[in-house]
Amino acid sequence: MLARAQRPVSFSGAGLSAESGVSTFRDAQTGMWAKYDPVALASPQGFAADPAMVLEWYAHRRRGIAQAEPNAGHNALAGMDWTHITQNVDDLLHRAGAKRVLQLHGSIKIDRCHHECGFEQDVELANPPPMGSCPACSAPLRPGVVWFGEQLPIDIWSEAEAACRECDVLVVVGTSAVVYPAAGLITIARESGAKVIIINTQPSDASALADIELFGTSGTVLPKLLAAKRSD
Ligand code: BJW
Repeated sequence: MLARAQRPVSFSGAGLSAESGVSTFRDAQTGMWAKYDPVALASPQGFAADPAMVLEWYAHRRRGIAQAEPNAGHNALAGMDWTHITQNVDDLLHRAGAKRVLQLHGSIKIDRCHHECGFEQDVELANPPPMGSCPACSAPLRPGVVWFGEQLPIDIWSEAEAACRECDVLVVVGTSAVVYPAAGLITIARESGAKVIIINTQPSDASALADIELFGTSGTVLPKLLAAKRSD
C-alpha cells in the first residue's frame, strides 16, 4: 500500500518521541498527566492562576528536550519527502532532518506574547528564560504552544487539513487520538479516500479508522515499514 502511494502524509503524537525520553501525556504511569493536572498546566486558566508554576513545568520540559536526540522513528520519517503533521511541540523531527513539518500545537522552542500582539522569539531549550513580558505590549510572555481551549494556528491547520484531504495514505504514529480538532484529521483523510496505517503500542481512539494497525514502538516499526517505501 505504501509502496504504491503517491502522496503519503504522516500524522504523529507524543508516542513518536517517547523513545527519545520525552514523556507522553496520557500513558498510565509514564504519561505526564499521571503526575500533573493538565488543566492547571496547559490552559490559559492555569497560566493565569499560577504563571510561575506553569513556566517552571515548561522550563523542566525544555531542558529535557534539549538533552533528547531524535530516535529511529524520527529518522525514518525524516527520510521521507512527505508532509509531516505533528501534534508534538518538540523539535526532534526537524533535528532528524524533516523538511515539511506542520506543528499543530505550536513549538516549545519559542516564547510568544500571551495577548497575541504578534511578538515571538526563539528560546534556548537548554537554558530556558525566566518569566518575562512582551517588549512590544508588556503582556506576559508564554511558551508558543496551544493550550486547551485555544485555537490552533490557522495557517498550519489549513495546510494540514488540505494535506489530509489530498493524501492517499496517512501514517498515524503514536497518538491516543483523543485531542480535537487534531484527531479529526484522520477522519478527514479517510473520508477523502486515503488509506490509514496506524502505528501504536496499543489500541487508540483511532483504531476503528485503521485499514492497517501495527502494534509496536515507532522506533522499531517505522524503520522497517519505511524501508519498503525507500526501496520502491
Ligand atoms: C507509542 C509509544 C511508542 C507510547 N511508539 N506509540 C471535540 C470533542 C471533544 C473535545 C473537544 C472537541 N474540540 C475541542 C475540544 C476540546 C479540547 C480537546 O480535544 N479535549 C479532549 C482532551 C477531550 N481541544 C482543545 O481545547 C483544542 N482547542 C480547540 O479545540 O479550540 C477550539 C476553539 C474554537 C474557537 C475559539 C477558541 C477555541 C486545543 C488542544 C490543545 C492540546 N494541547 C496539548 C498541550 C500542548 C502544549 C504542551 O505540550 O505543553 O497538546 S494537550 C496534549 O495532547 C498535547 C498533545 O499534542 C495532545 C495529543 O496527545 P498525543 O500526542 O496523542 O499523546 P498521548 O499521550 O495522548 O498519546 C500517546 C500515544 O502514544 C498513546 O496512544 C500511546 O499508546 C502511544 N505510544 N509510546 C508508538 N514508543
